[in-house]
Amino acid sequence: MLSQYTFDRLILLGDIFDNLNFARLKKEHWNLLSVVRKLSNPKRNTEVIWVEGNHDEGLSEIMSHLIGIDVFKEYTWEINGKKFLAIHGHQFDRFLNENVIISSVASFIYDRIQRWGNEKQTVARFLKSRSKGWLRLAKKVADGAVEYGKHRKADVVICGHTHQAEKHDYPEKNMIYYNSGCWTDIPSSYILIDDSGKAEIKYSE
Ligand SMILES: [Mn+2]
Repeated sequence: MLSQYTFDRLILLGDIFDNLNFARLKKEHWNLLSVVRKLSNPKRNTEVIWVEGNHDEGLSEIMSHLIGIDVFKEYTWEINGKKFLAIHGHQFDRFLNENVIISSVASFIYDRIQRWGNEKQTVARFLKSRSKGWLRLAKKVADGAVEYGKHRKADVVICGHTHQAEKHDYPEKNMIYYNSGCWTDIPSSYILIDDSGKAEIKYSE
């Protein structure tokens, strides 16, 4: 998908890597890295930004040397006077911060389910749509992100982390929240922002 389109800026919103175990990377993973590295070549005029997630915290520095892109804790930019803030979102996930072990077990299981699942990943999708815990997490991250976004004087806040692609308006706070969903799900979701600053949730074909 990345090589199908042209764009001025690519923001990788965290958890691109699961852990430091490079031995686990397969050919397709190296291919992806090579695409990202080529994109970030100054001649291409594409800005590539890596925002750290909870899985690739610390790892990002190594990656920035390996593929030569800048790594941020959070990233802000402006289009048409509108201020955007991109932050992974685990910062607003209290459960994760207080239950690191349970959370890593849960993330391991999700990864397995994704792999066991069929092409359409019915199980992973079913889990996300039915699990109350998941919906609660998605809401908490959204609320926390909007609070924080207000503090950072943003008009639009974009997170990842919850694997749930969504858009919410907070008219009383004058703020729009997006979640970019999950890039390893099928279809994978992402947020596209045009020159006028209009944002939209998209899905890969
Ligand atoms: Mn995460």
